[in-house]
Amino acid sequence: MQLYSLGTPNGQKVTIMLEELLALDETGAEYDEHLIRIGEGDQFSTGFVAVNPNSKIPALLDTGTGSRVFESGAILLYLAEKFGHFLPKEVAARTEIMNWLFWLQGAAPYLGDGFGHFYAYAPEKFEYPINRFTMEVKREMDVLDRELSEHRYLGGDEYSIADIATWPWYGNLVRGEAYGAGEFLQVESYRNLRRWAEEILERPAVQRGRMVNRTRGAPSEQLHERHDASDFDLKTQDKLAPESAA
Ligand SMILES: N[C@@H](CCC(=O)N[C@@H](CS)C(=O)NCC(=O)O)C(=O)O
Repeated sequence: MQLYSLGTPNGQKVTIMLEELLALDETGAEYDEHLIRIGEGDQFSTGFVAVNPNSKIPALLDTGTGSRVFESGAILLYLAEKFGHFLPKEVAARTEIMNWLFWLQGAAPYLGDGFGHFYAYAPEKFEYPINRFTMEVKREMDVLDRELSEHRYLGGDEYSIADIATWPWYGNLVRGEAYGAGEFLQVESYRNLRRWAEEILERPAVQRGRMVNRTRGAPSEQLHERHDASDFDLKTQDKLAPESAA
């Protein structure tokens, strides 16, 4: 597997999935990860566009089948079906997971491109979009919180690609790790969502997956490119020579 990505929430979905598959001894999920620096325009290079014509990370090339896969939701579904994990086979249970997977793919842009952009990154604090997207993101957290008051995981009691897709967005958000907005959004009030977020973070594969392609935060938690399982121990930014760590 050749993965072209960056450690944003959409990127983390895929590296967490691949690490989860490897934790189940699915050796076919062994992957090379190539860092795509979207701030420097790598996503517009000819090589990247051949794998994802939409010029957005993440993009996956399965060299075994020759399939290119783009859109993080499609990548999760492809890997779940290829390896037969994290997606139930029985129709009703599978449908419920697909409901939440598609929900996330539709909801996350309100969080990232809507709330996150206007709350944290826009050059000015525009009141109208901040209010609009705050209301929507709090509504989305409430939807998740209610679901997780009835089930251990999204759509049921088994960990699935719905959780893997959602955790990098709403798990990080409810843990107060996104946009410096924990207090503003009163994240501590979403108790079931927080319980779920903490439980998922305990998974070793999640801890590894969130380090891959990360270019911010503690150097010991940044593994810019992953080509081998040993890279987690040997090639995080704190362990690389200063000239190659740039
Ligand atoms: N719907 C896409 C969204 C992917 C996406 O928005 N990727 C962002 C980073 S998280 C990106 O590559 N942005 C680069 C750009 O817009 O030029 C998916 O789920 O894969």
